[in-house]
This record gives sequence, structure tokens and C-alpha cells, in this order.
Amino acid sequence: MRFSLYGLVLLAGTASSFTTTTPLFGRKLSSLNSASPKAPVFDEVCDTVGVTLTRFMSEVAILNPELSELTTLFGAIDTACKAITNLVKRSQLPQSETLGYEGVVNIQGEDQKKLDVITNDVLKRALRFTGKFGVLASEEEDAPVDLDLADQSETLFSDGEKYVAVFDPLDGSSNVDAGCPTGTIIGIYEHDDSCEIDGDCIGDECLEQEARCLANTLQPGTRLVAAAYCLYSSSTFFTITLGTGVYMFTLDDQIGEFILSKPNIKIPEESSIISFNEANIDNWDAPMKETVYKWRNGTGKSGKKFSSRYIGAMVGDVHRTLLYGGVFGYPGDKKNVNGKLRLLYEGAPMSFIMEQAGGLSTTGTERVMEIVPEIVHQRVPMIMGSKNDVQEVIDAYAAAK
Ligand code: AHM
Ligand code: MG
Repeated sequence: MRFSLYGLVLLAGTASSFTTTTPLFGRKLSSLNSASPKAPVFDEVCDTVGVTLTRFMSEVAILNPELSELTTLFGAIDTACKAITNLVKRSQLPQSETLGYEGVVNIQGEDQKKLDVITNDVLKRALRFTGKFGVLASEEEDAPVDLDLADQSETLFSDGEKYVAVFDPLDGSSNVDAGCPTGTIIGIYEHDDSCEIDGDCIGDECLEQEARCLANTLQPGTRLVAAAYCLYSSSTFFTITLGTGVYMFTLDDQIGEFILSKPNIKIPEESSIISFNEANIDNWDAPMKETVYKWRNGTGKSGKKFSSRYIGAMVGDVHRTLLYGGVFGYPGDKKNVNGKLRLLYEGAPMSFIMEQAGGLSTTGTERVMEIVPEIVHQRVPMIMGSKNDVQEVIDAYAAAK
């Protein structure tokens, strides 16, 4: 069995003697997530015991005391992902009665599946009880939810509630009835300190102050403190970034723990896999369409002939892209100029993970991480993946200008 480098440092002395190639972390809302926290280093995944997500988060907290509350928070997310794993697994049994539609259309005009509603509730409850969140925004909620008001309290952010969560509880839920991969996407922001409700406010004044606080969810990806996804597939995977690399854990059903299986993942710089809903190709922008035509017939920059892999569930497609390389995207088209995916709880968190793994994420003309959302359910055209391949798309858009 090997000890982690961090473990060895602890044996030798204090955590402060730990050196890292990443810069020191100073967490202020005004700082962007390019200022990275220190990452625990596990030189090799321990063969016999394994590094659990809980231990990983504890080591992050020791190295970065200002992030210690994330331990509680990811403890709750860890539990929620395990609960959702079981819900998704058991949904195939006739007696579970959790497949099919809820009979309600969400604010985006989409039919909600029963499991969309159930998993939203699981996550909401898990996050609420941490006491660390003031506001959350979800694909399945019409507007940001103020967790305190839901608890009949008076303020939006009480002491200790410093985070804002955005999530898609069951992304790709159209796959769920067939037992194909689905996922949960989560982004964590700090709340803006300027958000305070004046205790003496009255009427519209209060409503305005409240609206300003709920707008806390409308932050660009560059302000994410953490992003993670859970993939429900042959195994359940939990992948996280805190701004210093990407760490992938696999759920060991026998002990009920997420075990670090791939530390510090780096996406291959180029590849030959495309992952798009290619049925829409005729309606895409010319630069996107032409690049994909070239990739298909082997006349792109790398000269490789690309092949297609498309699950139709973003978490699964991005997960494979991280591991094998390639390009995943949902570009804008003539009908939906901003594509289908949502910026706040799909685009930004997945882009943070992709960039931290050494990949790129663009709309074709803009870095997805830098876009400031104007509304909660804003859509964004998105092309992400291997650096050289995505750069080819960016170059094609630039040349077409
Ligand atoms: P959802 O959040 O309603 O499940 O929709 C998002 C999903 C993504 O996971 C996936 O990439 C995309 O929709 C697939 O869309 P399409 O069926 O048009 O290919
Ligand atoms: Mg989704």
C-alpha cells in the first residue's frame, strides 16, 4: 500500500510544509476561479484501502481551511448521489412506479419525468439541511429557491450560509426509461456579500432586495467555487473540480463509498470522436457545419477521419469525452439559436470541469465560462472537449467573421 504524498508530509511534520505547484488560494468573491486552491496529492491510488471522497474533502479542508465548509456540503451531495443511484437503479422494477411522466410541464416547456421531480427533491433536501446554502437554482424549479424562506425564516442568507447551488438533478432524463446513462450536474458559487435584506424594508422595497439576492445565482462560470457531476451508468461516478484539476471517484457498492479512481484527469489534446446530435447539422452555423463535415471525411486539421459516439445525455457524453478525448457539443441552430443546453447548471459547471482537465469549452465565439447569465434558464451553444479539436472550431468561427 502506498501513502499519499500528503500523508507522508503529515508524518514528517505539518501541513504547512507541504509544497505544491499551484498558487496559494485567496477566496474572495471578486477573485475568479483562476486562483486555485491547494490540491491534495495522491501519487497513486491506494490498491487496498482507497481514498474515499470524504477523506479527499477532509484533506482539501486541511490544506485550505477557508474551504472547510465544502466538506459538509459535499458530504450532502455524496449522500444525494447515492440516493439517486438507488432511485435510478430501482426505477426499472415494475413496483417502483417511478418511470414515465409526472404530468407537469416545467417553465421551459418540457414534460417533467417523475424522476426529474423526485431527484430534484432529494437534492434540495440534502442541500438545505447542510445549513450552508441560502439560494439554489435548479432545472426543475421555475425560479431560484430561497431555502430560508422555505423554512419560514426571515432572511435570505443567515449566518453560516455562504453558498449558492445550481443544479440539474437528472440530466438526460429522456434516457431513464430505457435504463441508459443519466447524470446530476452541480455548481457551487459563493453568495455575493452585497446581498443583504434590510430588516425595516416594506412592500416593494423588500421584494426588490429579495430579487437582488436571488440574482446571486446569476454568476458566470469563472466564479464557480466547485463543480461536480454524478454519472449513473455501469458504475456511479462522481467527478469534481475545486479549481485545481479534476478528480474522479467510483462508487464501491460493497462499502457504499466513492473511491478515488482517477486523480487529476487530463483530456487527450486531440482525438477523433464527435459527439453531437448530427440530425441537426443542416441547421447549424456554417463554421460548425463545415468543421464537422471535414472531420467526418478526414480533411480536418489532424487529417484523421472522425467517428461518432452520442448517448444523448450530456453527463455521459462529457464523461467519455474527458476519458477518450473528442468533441461534445450542442451548437445553436436556425430554430434554436442558443442550442438546447442551459448555461447556469449545465454549461458552466461542465465547462469548469472540462477546462480543469485541460480541454476547452466555447460557443464558437466566446468562452462559455465567461458568459454572465441574464436569466436562470438561459441556453447556450456549446462545443467542448480536446484542446486542438475545439480550437479548430474556434478558428473556423474566427475565419468566417
Ligand atoms: P435535459 O436536461 O432536459 O435532460 O436535456 C439535456 C439533454 C442533454 O443531456 C443532452 O446532451 C441533450 O439534452 C440531448 O438532446 P437531444 O435529444 O436533442 O439530442
Ligand atoms: Mg439537463
